[in-house]
Amino acid sequence: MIRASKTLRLFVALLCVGLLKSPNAVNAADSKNDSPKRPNILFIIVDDQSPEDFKFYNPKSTLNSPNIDKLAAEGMVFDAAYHMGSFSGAVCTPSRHMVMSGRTVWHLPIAPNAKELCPPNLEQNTLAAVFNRAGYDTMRTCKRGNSYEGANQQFTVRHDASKRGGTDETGSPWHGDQVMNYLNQREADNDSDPFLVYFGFSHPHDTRDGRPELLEKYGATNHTDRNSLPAENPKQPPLPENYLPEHPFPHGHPGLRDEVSVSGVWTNRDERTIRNERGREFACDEAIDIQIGRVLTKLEAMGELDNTYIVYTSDHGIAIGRHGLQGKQNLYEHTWRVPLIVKGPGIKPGSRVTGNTYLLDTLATLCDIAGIEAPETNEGISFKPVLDGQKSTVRDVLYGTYSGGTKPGMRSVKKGDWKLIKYDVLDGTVRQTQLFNLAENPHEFLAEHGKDDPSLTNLADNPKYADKLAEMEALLLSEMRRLDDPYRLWDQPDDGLTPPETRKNNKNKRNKAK
Ligand SMILES: [Ca+2]
Ligand SMILES: [Ca+2]
Repeated sequence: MIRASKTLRLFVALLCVGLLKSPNAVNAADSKNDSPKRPNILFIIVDDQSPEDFKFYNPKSTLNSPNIDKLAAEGMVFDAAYHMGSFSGAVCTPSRHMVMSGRTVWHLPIAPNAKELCPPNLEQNTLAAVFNRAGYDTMRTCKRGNSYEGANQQFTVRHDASKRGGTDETGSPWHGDQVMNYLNQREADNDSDPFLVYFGFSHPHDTRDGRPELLEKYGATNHTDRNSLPAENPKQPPLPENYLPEHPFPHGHPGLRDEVSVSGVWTNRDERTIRNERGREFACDEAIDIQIGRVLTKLEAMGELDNTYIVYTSDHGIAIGRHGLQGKQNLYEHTWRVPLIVKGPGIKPGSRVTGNTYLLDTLATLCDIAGIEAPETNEGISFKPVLDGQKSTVRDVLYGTYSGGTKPGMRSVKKGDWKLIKYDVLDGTVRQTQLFNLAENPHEFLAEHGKDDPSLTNLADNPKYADKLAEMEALLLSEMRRLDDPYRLWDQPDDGLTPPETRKNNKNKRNKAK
């Protein structure tokens, strides 16, 4: 008996020595070495996808996305997740800076007043840099360009390329391959460090060259002839509910690539073009879904799935025929919102929340999940309390901007069910105000949609809502001041601001939008 317990004590002592010698235990930067295995993070971000593509946001959608639907069923779906907007036609670029840095739109290193409003060397406090310092392995695959190169360089393993074709090598499977190769290598190396994998896709951004079998499924063709319309096909997705053949007024960015030059659409907004383009988008969406399924199956086989937080989102939404628009340079819900699902340990399966999150909350939230302190430069709010079921929103008011065309551009503000959008573009020739009650009019129908119900339209000119309009106008101004928006609209005080200089000699560059 005595002998046995001595042996046991010796064994326990040896175990302790062994533990002290393990690399985790001596890593001074690792503050979490007493806790059980730290969670892995798989952050999935696609390019240009409206939440309305998915059945769990839009029951009328005909998209088949079993793996993403399963993530939604097993995780938490956010109904109000937004990106904060853009001061450039390339909406992707500020959006991806916000994801990486956790900073608000006017405080980004590429913002017009960055010299005063953004600290230098910000890339050292971006997602991968922060996770590297905390002892995580970091890997990314994504498209190239219109991104935050300084932040992308921080990933230890990086395989970026723009893959918008319809084959294994030229399309979404290539991004899937990069993650599969990485996971296979980890397995071969017996690597047990926690990982942050940034799993980005180049699709469904145009050119939406889908795989032949998926195009066929959605009745679409990779249409390339400007002088003809794509073939009609009953298998194509229907027109979106808030489709219009043209936007009721000029949206303020003449010659914008996304509105006039997207291959297969150009300036066409007829039913055949829009239904075909939606079919192409769905074909690209499903190709992404297949790759996600592949990676999740691999994580399960490795025994890592239950210890991995999986985030699914897009850098912003897209119109494709809604409100007569085609691109991502507007502030309607289909484009301002992003899909957002989070699945992981402790998150109630099948839960649904409002959230009121921005993409710029990503850094704070992932840090919180991993037990890492967010850097001082972060301005996002962790929505872990929402994931934990302690609350359903992290803020009350949401602000959006698009000022990549003529200035000052568009602004939106949302609080509760109410949303205001204002347009001050084309040298003051277009000054419009829209007020929506999203609970009653979630598709933001306008008079041009011709709905009989008086609540299904823009309510800004309805005297019944004058007080609500005034309240939302005041809220917008206060958000613009709070967030250092350098512009003011025609009916706002100028606050003594000098608007940033626009580079008139650089017009072509500004009109580019990828
Ligand atoms: Ca994008
Ligand atoms: Ca490692």
